[in-house]
Amino acid sequence: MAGRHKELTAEDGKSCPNKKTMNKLTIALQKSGRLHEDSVKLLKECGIDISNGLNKLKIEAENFPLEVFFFRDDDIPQYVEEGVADIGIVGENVLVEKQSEVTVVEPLGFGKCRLSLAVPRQADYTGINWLNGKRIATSYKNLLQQYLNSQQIQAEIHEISGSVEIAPGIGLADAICDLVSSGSTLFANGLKEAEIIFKSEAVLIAHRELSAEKQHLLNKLLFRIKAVKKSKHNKYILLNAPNEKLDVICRILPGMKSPTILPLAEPGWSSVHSVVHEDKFWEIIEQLKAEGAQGILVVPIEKMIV
Ligand code: PRT
Ligand code: ZN
Repeated sequence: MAGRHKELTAEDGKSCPNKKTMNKLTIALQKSGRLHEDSVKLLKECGIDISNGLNKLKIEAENFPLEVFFFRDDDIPQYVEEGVADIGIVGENVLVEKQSEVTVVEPLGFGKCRLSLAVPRQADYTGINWLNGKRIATSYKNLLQQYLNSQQIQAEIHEISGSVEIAPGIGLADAICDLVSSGSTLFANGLKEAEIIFKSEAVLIAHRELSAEKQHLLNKLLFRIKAVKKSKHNKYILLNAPNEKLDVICRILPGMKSPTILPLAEPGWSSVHSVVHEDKFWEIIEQLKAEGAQGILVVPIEKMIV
């Protein structure tokens, strides 16, 4: 239908009889906690004008048809499944534990952690069989049960909602299964990591049956998210090279299509511009220096559209 996928603006929402959500996408973000700041930052990097939402339940974006709801992270999968919000940002650990029926749209690269089994530091842990017949405290009973089943371990799961790490110290459990990032909480509580059972990061999720209009808005948002993500993994590099070395230097630098070469005012020299992925960054710099590149500048990229 002509106009069905026309560009929608926040103004459309204001003049609409069902102003609430008809031509707007609604997104659920964590109200406060470890994912809040990075989630808000991501939307801002996507050029979406929102305040940080502290002490607010809901805010509207100024320049994109998006309404932001702030919830506890545990509630986000269910709210998206039920369509209270169209999309949301939540840790995969919560999503999988809640067994919610939503679509995982895109991993977001922040909120990285692992769900691990940990045992007292002095325990003679020699392998997973050590856990047979033991009591394990966790807030992730589904993920833990699945893992124990897969390893054919019979253990007693004690579900607790917070401060899981203190359970062995107070005699409530022999081991724990909890989220770990730096490992300092385990260390401070006299525990050691025994097995990693799940690796997690924040993901963008969506309701399974979005209307065509909302899907169109989600596609627009996703396009921006991918450009922001890509830019974070790449750097723009500028260097000066003697002309006789240009061939070899261009072979080292892949670029988005191919490197840009501009002549310098000094005869016999050129400036070479390209984009380098962070994985190969230092290796490439070393090769460039070895081939006679000089004045190497490395600049962050704000958005990258390929
Ligand atoms: O209030 P609300 O219910 O919304 O928040 P919450 O308190 O349940 O969750 P929050 O804000 O702590 O975490 C939100 C999400 O961040 C989690 O679901 C994970 O996806 C992700 N995340 C990443 C983490 C961690 N890293 C993390 N380290 N969540 C929790 N932790 C905790 C962990 O439970 C342990 O207590 O940090 C401690 C371990 O950290 P290290 O660095 O000492 O190993
Ligand atoms: Zn929570």
